[in-house]
Amino acid sequence: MRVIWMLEELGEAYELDPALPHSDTVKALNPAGTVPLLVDGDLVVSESIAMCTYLADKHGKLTFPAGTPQRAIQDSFTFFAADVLEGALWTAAKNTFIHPEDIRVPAIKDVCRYEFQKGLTILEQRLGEGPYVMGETFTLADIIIGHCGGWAVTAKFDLPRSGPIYDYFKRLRQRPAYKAMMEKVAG
Ligand SMILES: N[C@@H](CCC(=O)N[C@@H](CS)C(=O)NCC(=O)O)C(=O)O
Repeated sequence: MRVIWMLEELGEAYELDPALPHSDTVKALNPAGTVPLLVDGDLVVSESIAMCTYLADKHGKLTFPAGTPQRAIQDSFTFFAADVLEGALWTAAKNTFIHPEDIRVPAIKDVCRYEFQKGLTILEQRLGEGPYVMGETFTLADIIIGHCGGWAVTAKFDLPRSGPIYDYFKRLRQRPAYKAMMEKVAG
């Protein structure tokens, strides 16, 4: 979803292949068998954040240039999203329906909820005046954080019902590219 959102923001043409993990199509491109994968000519990229970063750098949009102070801060938001927010959501998902039942530790989900809430508190402190994490400029960091916000709703994690974080996630959901992505995923 985050990569589709990125492509919609960029306005780039793309084709979606709904190949499943570990299908022959996927394994031919990625021996690990995981999705999503980005195929751009001969290039095959795994890991959704690497895919978004590549697309942003390639098109010179939705990112500050590498090596700038702004890029360092933008990356710190992106890695915060991957580590703290996504880390909590992934661990909860793995212990709910992904790992074999005898491996799952259901009690870990309380820890994940705690970590996610802590992450939202940090995000609120860092968000400042917004409207986006990098101020006036919408970047791929907002896409990764916004995607985690949507994931949290699906995972039934608590999200604020008012205040800066609520407003921020709402602002992200109102973007035409977010809506276009949701339509693509639904349809
Ligand atoms: N960190 C990776 C996660 C990739 C991933 O685990 N994808 C899942 C589907 S959402 C998958 O392919 N699972 C199959 C497996 O782990 O074998 C990313 O952001 O792209």
